[in-house]
Amino acid sequence: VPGVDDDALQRCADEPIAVPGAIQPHGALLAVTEPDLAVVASAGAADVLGTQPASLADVLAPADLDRLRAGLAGDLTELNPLRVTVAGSELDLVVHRADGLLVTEWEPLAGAEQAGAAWHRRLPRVLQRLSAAGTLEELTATLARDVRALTGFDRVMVYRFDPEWNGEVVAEDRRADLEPFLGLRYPASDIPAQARALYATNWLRLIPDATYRPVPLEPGANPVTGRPLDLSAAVLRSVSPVHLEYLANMGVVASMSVSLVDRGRLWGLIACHSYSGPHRPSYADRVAAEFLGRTASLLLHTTVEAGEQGRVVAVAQRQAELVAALGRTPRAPAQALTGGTPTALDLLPAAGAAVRLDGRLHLLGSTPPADRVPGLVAALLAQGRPATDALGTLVPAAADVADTASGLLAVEVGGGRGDFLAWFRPETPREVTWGGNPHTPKTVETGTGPRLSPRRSFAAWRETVRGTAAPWHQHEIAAARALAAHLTESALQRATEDDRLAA
Ligand code: BLA
Repeated sequence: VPGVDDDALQRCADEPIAVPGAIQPHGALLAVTEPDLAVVASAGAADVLGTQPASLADVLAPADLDRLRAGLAGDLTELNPLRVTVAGSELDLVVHRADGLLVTEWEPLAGAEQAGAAWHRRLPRVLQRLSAAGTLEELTATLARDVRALTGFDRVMVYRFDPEWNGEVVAEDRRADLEPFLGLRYPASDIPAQARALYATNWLRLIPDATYRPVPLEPGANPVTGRPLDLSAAVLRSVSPVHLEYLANMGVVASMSVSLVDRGRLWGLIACHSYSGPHRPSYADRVAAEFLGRTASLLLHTTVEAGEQGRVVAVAQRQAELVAALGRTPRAPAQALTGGTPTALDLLPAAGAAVRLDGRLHLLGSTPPADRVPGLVAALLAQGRPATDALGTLVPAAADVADTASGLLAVEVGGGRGDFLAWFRPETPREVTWGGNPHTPKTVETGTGPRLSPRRSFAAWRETVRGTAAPWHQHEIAAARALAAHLTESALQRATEDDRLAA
């Protein structure tokens, strides 16, 4: 994050979120030893179960206890959730092992939202839609829509990390009256490193009511290890207070996120918000949401590749057509590139193109004025690079042509006459929201030194980045170079022929 103090960022990443020593209050946690199922640590039992049991046998009906014991011998994920009744109330019992203990979590059905059978019947259609997506845009848009239909959140976003772990909302489905977040970017510090590491293995977290008061685990130290219980895999894990403050600032009451993982690496999150009040999808619906996240995760790589492949093939096709046109009129290359179909402008996605051959300039589409073009191209090439998506930053004198030439791709054509091919992309103003206004880092003093506080206002830190265009792809640059090389070669051939004729 530009301008933000590294120490403060480090403190964010140092918060031990896996061992908060507390749970959220919508359920109870009992950590028990095996095989006796004696309770050695707990939180929320009196409130949620109406009793403080010494053993699971104190709360579970004999038949439920038998089902639990039978399940403990096998794969615990198959056991979850076990529908049980305690003191007349139905609960989902979810279990896993951590730190040498069996961690049992109890979530009352009362108060949970159930998409239920109706949604589950639609699952085949949903899976078919996901796998039929031909591009990443389609895949993520479908994912956001279906996760929202399933879970009933007010807003569901697909949030994608960039290589520096900043993120962007790349798809969104929302209640009609909400302002869109699509396209907004957030800095890496909003989801610090230890949280990302946890999310790469634990695929789902839920905060049904971000205004909650944490319920402490008693005793604080796990009797088996002498250290606080590892809650990494606990569904009730109390979340970072910094993050709760963040959600409050954003006006979010309930939040859920599902990991998207591409070949072992955290790729992004499905981020869900509720603004109107607490919101708690049932355990079964969360499993279904996680299943959609896992399915989309498996499809990410091939979908991205298919999308890229399509674009690469399209450029290669145009390139072949242009080379064929040049072959038909070898003495009039400029005519071949500007007079027929396709033209040089069609080679790749751009709004304008310039073709300078034999010292004569031809313009296609939307470009800067003719008298400016050679200078801009020369300025770019003088920087030793073929392309930029922010010409005005690279070449300050080009700032006034940002509307047509924020993006410039240029390649020289040999022959010593200053010939070139160039493509232009217009400015696409981007809304960028950096958390913690990068120009005035927000840190607060704590007992252990300054730490970064989450931003208070989301709107105020939104800024528009001007002077940038859609980025150029490697295959586009390669195609431009190949076309230029072809022109250079045929120019040389022509010159040799002319020499021979003259001799
Ligand atoms: C966690 N931050 C998160 C999570 C999200 C975000 C999705 C996962 C938890 C959840 O599901 O709610 C961020 N949420 C976003 C973003 C959007 C969104 C970017 O909806 C965009 C629309 N956060 C800060 C700062 C710190 C910080 C400055 O802003 C550090 C000091 C910390 N964020 C932080 C921590 C967690 C977190 C520690 C982990 C919470 C946990 O799982 O315990």
